Amino acid sequence: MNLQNVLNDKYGKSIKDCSNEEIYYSLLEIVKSEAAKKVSNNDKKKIYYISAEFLIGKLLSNNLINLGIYDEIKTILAENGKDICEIEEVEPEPSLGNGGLGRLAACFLDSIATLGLNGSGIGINYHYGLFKQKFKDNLQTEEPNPWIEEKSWLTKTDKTYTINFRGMSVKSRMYDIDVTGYDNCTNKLHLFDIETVDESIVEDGISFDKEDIEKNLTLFLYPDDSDDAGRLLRVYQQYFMVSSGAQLILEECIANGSNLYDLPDYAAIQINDTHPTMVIPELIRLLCERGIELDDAINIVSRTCAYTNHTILAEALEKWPISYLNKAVPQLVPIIEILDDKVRRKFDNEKLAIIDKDDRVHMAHICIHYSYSVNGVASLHTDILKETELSDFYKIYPDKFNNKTNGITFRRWLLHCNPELTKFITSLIGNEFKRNADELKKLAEFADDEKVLKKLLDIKLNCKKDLCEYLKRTQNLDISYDSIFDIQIKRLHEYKRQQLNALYIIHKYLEIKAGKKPSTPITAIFGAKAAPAYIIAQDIIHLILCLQEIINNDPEVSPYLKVVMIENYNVTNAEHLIPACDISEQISLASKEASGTGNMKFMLNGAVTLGTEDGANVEIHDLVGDDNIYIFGDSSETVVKRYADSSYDASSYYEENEDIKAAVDFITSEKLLEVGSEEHLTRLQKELINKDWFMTFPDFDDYIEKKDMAFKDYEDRLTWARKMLINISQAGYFSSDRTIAEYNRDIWHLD
Ligand code: 26Q
Repeated sequence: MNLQNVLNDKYGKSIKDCSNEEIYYSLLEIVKSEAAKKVSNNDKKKIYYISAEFLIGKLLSNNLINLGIYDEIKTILAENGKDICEIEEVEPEPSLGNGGLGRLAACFLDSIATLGLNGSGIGINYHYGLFKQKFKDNLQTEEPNPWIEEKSWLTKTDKTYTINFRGMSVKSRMYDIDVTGYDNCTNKLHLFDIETVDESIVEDGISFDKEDIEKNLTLFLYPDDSDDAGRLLRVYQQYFMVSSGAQLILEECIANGSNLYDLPDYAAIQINDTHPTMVIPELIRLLCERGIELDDAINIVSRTCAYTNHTILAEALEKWPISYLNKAVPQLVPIIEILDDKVRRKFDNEKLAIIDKDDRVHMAHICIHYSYSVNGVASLHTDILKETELSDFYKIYPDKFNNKTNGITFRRWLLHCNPELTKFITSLIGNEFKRNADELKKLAEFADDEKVLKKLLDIKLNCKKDLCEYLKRTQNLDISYDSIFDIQIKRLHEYKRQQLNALYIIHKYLEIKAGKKPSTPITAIFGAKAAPAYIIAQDIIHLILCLQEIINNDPEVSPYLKVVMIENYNVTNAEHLIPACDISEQISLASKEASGTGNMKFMLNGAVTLGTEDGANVEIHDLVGDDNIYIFGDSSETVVKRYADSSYDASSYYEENEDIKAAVDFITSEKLLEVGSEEHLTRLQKELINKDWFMTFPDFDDYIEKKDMAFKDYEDRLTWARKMLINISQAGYFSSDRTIAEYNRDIWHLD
């Protein structure tokens, strides 16, 4: 298909005369038709990756790259005076996920298709993705985030299923999005929807009538924290997804010749965190409906399903009151009771039970007992699951537990977002790294090649200039590319400790005020959305926005230090931020971040990590060595012990450490109260002094020391460039192609 021909057919105009919108819609058609030409893998066994979130991001460039027509299209457009980047901006971002877990699912689909595996994603077609964040009076506000237009990546299919809830049934319809593999087959992401959703029920901001399920079932993606009415709706959403998915899976397997007793030979179902857990009882129910004995059904399903755990935070492990399940999906309750009863008969340990004494259903426990694989997402995380969080389960099922360290797709996070670096790497080591990421190791040969190092610095500078231009154009923010770009972008959570970074900024501000000026100016960049109901997270955003206002407007300080909080952090602006980063902030409290994947994206783009020994930082540290990373803070053992013996007392650190006291006191200083709200700032300050649940104070001194050391080291440009190069050269391990190959080798066993 040729772009000019399509434009002629559709609009009767030449490329030059078409609007960016017209070109975008034509490219959408071209991509769909090229994707359809690719062979698909029809092997007997198929992997179904089922997830409540797929944070796919914009798809145009990604698809053009994977189909091998990006350069061609870019050139034709340029010849006709059009810039492909401007066409990209027409596309709305499908933000169908909260953060890491949803983005991981998207990277995995890309790798499954790229490795040519027979696989589909199964999820929900939310009409509004994660809320759009706006700042008003230094506070976050939330707005709906629609992404579906008349023409979009969705293709309506004629597959429909009946989904029964208590007292009501709905018709689910399957919509497909093509998942193009890099120079390989095209797979599908199946997103289920109902036709009665009513977008007009949205009221002020993102509030809406939570009772009317037929109107709101697929309206919104849930932020990762919400009120009670919201939780019940989430149960409805989850069941809607898994019942649609389970019916599709059985239908496909039967069509391929399965007699259902041999289901594990036809399907592997990867359950992405506990959100799709109900697929287990639902499949059991459906098999029984088709005449299979209950015990056989349980056995078949347990050999088909595998579970990935993404968190050890107790509050994030889903526990649904059985009353919710009774209200929404009563047909599953007797099955869950039987699953619980079997566990109780077999094991005399209350901690292993599925339904606890308060009548809450522990979704993770269903997954662990009734699937054949349980994996963590980074080596430290899996160890902690085995040794502490899930140790009782590990004792009874040692063989189920395994680690699959996360990965990222290099197509989006290098080839697409950093074409200049990609081109330079290609000039040094050839094209092979694009299929085999391990090849990046060859870059290490150039670690002492001054010309290469200088070029690397040039590329970084260009990326920083691009980011400055992008932020000016899209957010009217002014930053200077000859400062150090120190970046922390991720969901706002206390355990991720944006508050520790904010305390550093206050400390630095006070130092500058006292006459101690950094020799290279620093730009501290944040991007983060807070769940609307997460009060302290909202307070932390408020603090950062207030600091931004004070510091950037202070002529004594702003030449040395600037603070920038990006509005509406999402995949699209991450693609601009990551290539431009010098220092990657990965400062979660050790033991709390299961893996992190931003850390990998930064490393791949030549940023140096400043981080704790947490999640995949541990593996990054092992790969690059002490000289090419800045590690600080207490170890996960120390942290775990401190929680176990309740020995942490924040207030004594506050009283005894002058720097901590000065920084914390500043939160409610006159200066801050001039621009901020007393309610928010006082609450945050009290929380820190009296609780500091994620232990920022014990790590404070070490954080300052290592961060200042990194800033100092940055000044020796060639030595710094060497660190950048080593990071890039060791990033191959974090390709999601490697991760998916491991899932297949150890869990799915597709041919
Ligand atoms: C739960 C109940 C109700 C509403 C929402 C939720 C909910 C939604 C999303 C709970 C959790 C999430 C997302 C979790 C997540 O993103 N976890 C991250 O997963 C990444 C991929 O494995 C890891 O790299 C991160 O360390 C982990 O935090």
